[in-house]
Amino acid sequence: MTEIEYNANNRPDPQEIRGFLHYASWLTPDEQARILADLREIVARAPLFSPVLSSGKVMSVRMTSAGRFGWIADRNGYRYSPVHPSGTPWPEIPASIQKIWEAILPEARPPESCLINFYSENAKMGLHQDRDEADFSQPVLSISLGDDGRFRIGSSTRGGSTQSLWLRSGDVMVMGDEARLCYHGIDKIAAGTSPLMRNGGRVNITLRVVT
Ligand code: MD3
Ligand code: FE
Repeated sequence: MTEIEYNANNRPDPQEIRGFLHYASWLTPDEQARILADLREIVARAPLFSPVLSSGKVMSVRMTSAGRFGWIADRNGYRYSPVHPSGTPWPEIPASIQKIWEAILPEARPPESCLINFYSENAKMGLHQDRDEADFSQPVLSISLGDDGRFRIGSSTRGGSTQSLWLRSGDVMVMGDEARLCYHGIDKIAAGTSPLMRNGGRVNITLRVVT
């Protein structure tokens, strides 16, 4: 099978919104399908699970990971772990995903975690900060696939105004500098807006440096 090559120079430039760089339609439909096929192999080896927060609440987003570390949550709290809840190491980050990071962020350290979030029609992710990583100078990159998701962006302190932005299949976002510690979440999925997945839903992939 031919490897995907991404060249950031012949792709759309990003729009900046509150320090977030939004690369709309950065991936072609063929590239999205290839990434999805690679995700299916990951999910076959590291099944999606529903994290349970220490409050006892079950997250509506199902997750799994690839790479050196994955994000897990159980009654001992949430953290990065080198193994899936089943005890097996996470699959490797596929080249189809890792090469997006290398094309857009050639100066950054290599990603150590690839978190895969699956949203069915009614799933949401409440406003939160991502602060479990050791080096906030390193950016986070997110890839959206499938149905549209409404992304809500706040500031780096709780409260204050928020803004929203629809993320669509093939969009890439980069959170660095001021955006890195902003509150953010997904408050709505627009079912039936993408033909990519036969049964609908939204997938978000985030690449991070953890250590
Ligand atoms: C801003 N995921 O996994 S992606 C998450 O669509 C997460 O599944 C959402 O928030 C999703 O933590 C939003 C955009 C995103 C990802 C990571 C960030 C925004 C971020 C880290 C820091 C700041
Ligand atoms: Fe987040």
